[in-house]
Order: sequence, then C-alpha cells, then structure tokens
Amino acid sequence: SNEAGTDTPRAALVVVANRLAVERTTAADGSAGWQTSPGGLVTALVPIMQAKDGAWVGWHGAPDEELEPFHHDGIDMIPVALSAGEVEEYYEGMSNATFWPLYHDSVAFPEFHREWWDAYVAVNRRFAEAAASAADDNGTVWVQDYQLQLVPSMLREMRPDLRIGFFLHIPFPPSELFQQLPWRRAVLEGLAGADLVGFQVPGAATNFLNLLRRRLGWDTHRQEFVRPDGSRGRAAAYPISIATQAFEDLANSPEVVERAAQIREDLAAETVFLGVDRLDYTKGLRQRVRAFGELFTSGELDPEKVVFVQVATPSRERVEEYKRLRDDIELLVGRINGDSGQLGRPPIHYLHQSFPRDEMAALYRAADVMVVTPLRDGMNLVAKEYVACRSDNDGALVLSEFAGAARELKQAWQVNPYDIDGMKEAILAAGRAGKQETRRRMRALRKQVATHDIDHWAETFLADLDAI
Ligand code: ADQ
Repeated sequence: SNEAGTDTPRAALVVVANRLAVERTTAADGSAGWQTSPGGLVTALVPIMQAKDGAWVGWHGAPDEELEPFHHDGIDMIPVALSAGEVEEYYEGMSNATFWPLYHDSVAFPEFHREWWDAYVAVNRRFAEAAASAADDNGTVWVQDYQLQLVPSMLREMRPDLRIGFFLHIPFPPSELFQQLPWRRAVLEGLAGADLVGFQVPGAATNFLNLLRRRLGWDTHRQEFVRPDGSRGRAAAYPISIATQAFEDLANSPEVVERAAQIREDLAAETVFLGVDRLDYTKGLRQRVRAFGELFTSGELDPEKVVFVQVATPSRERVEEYKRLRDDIELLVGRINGDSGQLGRPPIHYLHQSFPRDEMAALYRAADVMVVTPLRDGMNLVAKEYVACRSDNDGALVLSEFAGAARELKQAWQVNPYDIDGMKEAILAAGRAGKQETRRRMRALRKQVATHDIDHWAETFLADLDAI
C-alpha cells in the first residue's frame, strides 16, 4: 500500500538516524557510489532490515543537496536534505553544542540559542515526515539518538498506527541539569511519543521517568509512563555493544597478528599503554594525559621502558570547544615529550588520525593496558572492542566509573577520572599486575562481552518494542 501517494517504498521497519547508513565513495575512474558505513549500529541492523523490508532515513552528509531515495545492500535509503545553515544550527549548534555537553554532566558549557532550537524543531519535523511516508501500515519505526528527540511525538501524531521506538546513545542527565534546558517540556514530550524509550543504563531511564512525573505531572509505574490521553509507554535500559565475534576474528587474522607484532617491535617498549577516543572533551583526555605526564616525570613510569600511545580521532572540528581541546592536548603532549623524551623515544605517541578496523584491532592486540577514562560516556565501545580482541586472555583494562560500560565491565581497574592521583595508582596497578590476576579479570570481562553483543542488543530492543 502507498497511501502517501509518493514513490517512496513502504517499509515494515524504518530506522531514523541523523546519518544515513552509507558513505559516499569515489572509484578510481572518478565515478561516485555508496558503501555501507562501517559502524556497529549499521552492521547490526543491516541483516535485520534486509530480512524485514527495511528503510533507513538519514542525512547523507553533504549540505544543500537533495537526493532521491535509492536502494543499497538490500535496504531502501531515504536521504533527508539539510541546508548549510541547518548543519550549523541543528547539528553543530543544538545537537553538539547544547544537547551533547548538557547530557554529559555539562563538562563543557552548553549554549542555549533560540535560533538553534527553531532549526532543531524544523529538521526533526522533516525527519518525522520522511519516516511517516516510508513506514508501512502498522509498521515499526526505530529513532536513534539525541539529534532526533522530537521525532517520536511528531511521528505519533502523523501516524498513530505505528509502533515507535527510540534509543538514546548518550547519557540522559539528572533533573538538576536537564531543567536548565529552556525547551525541556518539548523534549520530554518528544521522547515520550515513543512506545519504548531505550537508554544505555537504568539510571538514565529513571532520570527520564522522574522528569515525566515531576515536570509534566504524568503518572509512572515502574518502567511505565501514562500520557495525558491515557496511552502508555515504557522506558528501560538496553546497554549497546559490539559485534564481538567479528572483532575477535579480525584480531586473530594472520594479517592483524603480524601487524600487532610489528607495532610492538616499532615501539620497542616493555609495556605499552593505549588510549583510543574521538577527540572529545567528554573522553577525559586532559586528565589522562596529565596523569601519564606526572608518572613519566616522577619516574614511576620509566620513559625508557614504557610508552603511552594515544589515538585521537578527529571530531567535530568546526565546533569551537573541540578546537580548544585539540590545542590543549597537543600543548600538553608536546610539553611532556619535551621534558621526558629522548632522541627517538618520545614517551607519548600521539596520533590525530582515523584508522581502519584492522589497524585498530592490531593496536588493541599490541597494548598491555587499555586506558579508557571518560568524564562521562553513554556506553564506550572502545572498552568492549579491546576485550573482544584479547582471546589470549591477557591485557588489562583501566575504565572510568562514569562510562556506561562500567556497569557491565566490573573486573576492569575502575577509576574516577577527576581523581588524578587515583587514576595514576590504577594505571600503575594495571601495568604491574601479574599474569594470573590479569587473566582472571580478562576472562570474566570476555564472558560478559561474548554473551552481550550488538545482535543481542538489537534483538532485545525490537522484541520488547514488538511486545508492547
Ligand atoms: P562515541 O562517543 O563515538 O559513541 P565509542 O562508544 O567509544 O564513542 O565509539 C567510538 C567508535 O569509534 C569505536 O567503535 C572505535 O573503534 C571507533 N574509533 C575511535 N577512534 C578511532 C580511530 N582513530 N580510527 C578508527 N576508529 C576509531 C557514542 C556514545 C558512546 C556509545 C556509542 C554507541 O558517546 O557512549 O557507546 O555512541 O552507542
């Protein structure tokens, strides 16, 4: 059926995300094409969507460009156009300079601008309209993340027949912080348009339900909430994960094993510490680099025997706060290497680059200690990827208490990233731990990540949504 009267195909399952599941490619002859994005979410959902006649609604990444829907890899891709001004106001502004810092404990100051909000509302409506015309009668729509928090209620109004799910990949803040938002009511009502609102951790679902009760005066019973029209929805935790087996297989491939050995040889160190993050102020990089700097300067870590490799993926480079962060980190790293390095032996290897998956797997394999110390993080997949790559049961994980992953990865050396001395102690302890202790911890971590992978996440969420 096609009641919308358009040529858009009608799908039983529609995923709505800021970005489409494909990236542009240019072939050797200069012709343009598309390839499926490498991310975990896309990898997990592609088979489900292929089986279910799925459509994916999202921005294709270039401003001021209208594209027709197209078919790729068994999925209908429905591009949503954004103007250059909307990229600035809806994406870089409201999403990444308001919601992102506010939802991460305000570790950077969130900016509130009415023009950004207006753009956010307009773009959310465009996504909702695209989803409404893509979804089949009584179909399921799964909306992803903080860029699209108004889509559930908009969609519910346009298409009451639909089953609507929402998943927030980042933290949901305590009410003291959320209440600063001038548009708090609209955001709560927007999210609560979903039949199932999913969060990374139970505490986030509780924050949301408390706000519905206190701010909107709605009834809630355990995980359930009641809208003013008497209809009900549910809010609960669905901790996201990775394609565990695929990571393990990749890490055990001959090429990656060889590359890992090469990395160890190049670094020529007894102990290799590793950090891998998007260059983002939520990831605790300033504190982490400072901790390593102090350890190298004091000699507690011997710069002749130990290296710290920090891979920082370029991220959101047009947003002011991110430019400042990059300058800060590069100043700090330069200073530490200047103070504690020797010719040909900088204690910190800093790479501001993005790498393909196999290089990441080789780095994970090569590292004795993985250091993941965000100030606040919805989940943190890097920690889980490291664990998946250690089928040797070796390797130690230092993990922030403030990452969602800390609830599941209990056998990591857990730290408070604001406590630099505590972090230094944990880094030293993880580096010095005996094989027996490291293995005991790693085995337990591996069991958790093996049984809770991304397929488990997607299937559980969709089954619960289906059951409502
Ligand atoms: P992110 O903030 O991006 O995700 P994270 O969960 O760690 O954080 O995922 C980062 C991904 O990027 C990982 O898969 C990692 O391998 C990859 N990556 C990092 N640096 C890279 C590099 N230099 N080269 C190549 N790849 C690199 C948001 C939330 C998280 C949540 C996820 C998923 O902030 O809390 O876990 O979404 O829900």
